[in-house]
Amino acid sequence: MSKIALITGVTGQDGAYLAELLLEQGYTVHGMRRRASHYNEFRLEQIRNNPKNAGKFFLHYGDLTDSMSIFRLVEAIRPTEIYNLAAQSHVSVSFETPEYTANADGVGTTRFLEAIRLLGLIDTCRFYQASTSELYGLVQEVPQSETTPFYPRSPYAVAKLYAYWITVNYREGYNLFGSNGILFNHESPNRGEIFVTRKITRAVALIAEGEDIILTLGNMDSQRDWGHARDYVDGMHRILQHDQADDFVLATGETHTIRHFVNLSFDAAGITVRWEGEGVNERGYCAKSGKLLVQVSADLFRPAEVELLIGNPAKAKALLGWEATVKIHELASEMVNEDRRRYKDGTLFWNKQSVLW
Ligand code: NDP
Ligand code: GDR
Repeated sequence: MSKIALITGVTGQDGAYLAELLLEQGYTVHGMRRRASHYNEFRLEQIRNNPKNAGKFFLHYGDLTDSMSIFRLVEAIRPTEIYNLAAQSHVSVSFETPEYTANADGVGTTRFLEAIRLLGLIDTCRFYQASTSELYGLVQEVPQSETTPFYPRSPYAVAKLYAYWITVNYREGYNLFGSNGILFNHESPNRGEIFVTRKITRAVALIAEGEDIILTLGNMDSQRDWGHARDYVDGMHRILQHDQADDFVLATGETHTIRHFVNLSFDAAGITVRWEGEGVNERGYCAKSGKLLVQVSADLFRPAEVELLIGNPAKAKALLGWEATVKIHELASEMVNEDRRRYKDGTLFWNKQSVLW
């Protein structure tokens, strides 16, 4: 049977990498996009420019908060696999838009599950839910695995908790093939500009290219388990090819502070940082010139923080043969180099205000 995928969030970091992977594997790929006031499909350019994808890749308008658009798409496309990657995915922003985040990230998942059920596709359509390590929140146990209790710490994580359980519920209640990927942080040169890694690598690239800016961050003591998005979309695909629906952690098994990622990123540009002070008074200076490179702003701290994430990917390794392949210093280096390349060829979007986000 020919494989037909529907990817929500196709214009985002993971959606674009996943679309590319599935097209390489011979799938027909349909992506759900939403209308924006400015062009938001730049991550899909490579796919569109590849003549091999002609007649294989389609985009449709739809929205997680619009049930009718979801039913219309699922009915028309009759996908064999749905990857639900769309979300209001920024943790800080979720504190400012909690109701919308619950609607999109939580109830949005139910809309897809109900569409599969009511349209009679339970036997032909598998469903992947983009669950997250943010579910673990306040540390209960380390490393975190599929059996670690959840304790969400943001409106985003609470909405994703609902989505996690509603997927399990449809699996148990209706025998729907619904799986959760509990993915730890994964990054790439295509990461959104206001997530911390990309904010850092973009600022480092600008500083290395001679721009007069200061990298301004919030909490640099929190620790994250960072991998490369390309590995993680491969994991999503493996999760849906497994012989039974199940939930899997995808992680590297290593954790590092935000400060460490800052150091690695400056290292990649040949700049050594000398740190002074603590808390909001902490500053990073260029060890050679003494110039101020990094400062802390209390405004960028979150109302509730997730201090420590480190995942145990043993189940995914044993059952799916999946492993993260990219080390953190390789990730930082790839991101800095790509941001520098974009700066030089004029494709890096930035202005002085945008580096403060
Ligand atoms: P991005 O923020 O890069 O992409 C999110 C996508 O969702 C974009 O395509 C966005 O569209 C779309 N979207 C947002 N709101 C809606 C809506 N109301 N209706 C339709 N589409 C919408 O996220 P990532 O690619 O990094 O992450 C993919 C998924 O995985 C998300 O669900 C995220 O929460 C989850 N996740 C991510 C992790 C990570 O480290 N990256 C880790 C664990 C889970 P637009 O382009 O128009 O904004
Ligand atoms: P996270 O990613 O919240 O883990 O969610 P983010 O990169 O936003 O934050 C990581 C950590 O860095 C600290 N931090 C800052 N964060 C941002 N964005 N900007 C700053 O200036 C800054 N300074 C310090 C944060 O406090 C936090 O501790 C990501 C998203 O992709 C989610 O969708 C996904 O579910 C999780 O990863 C796993």
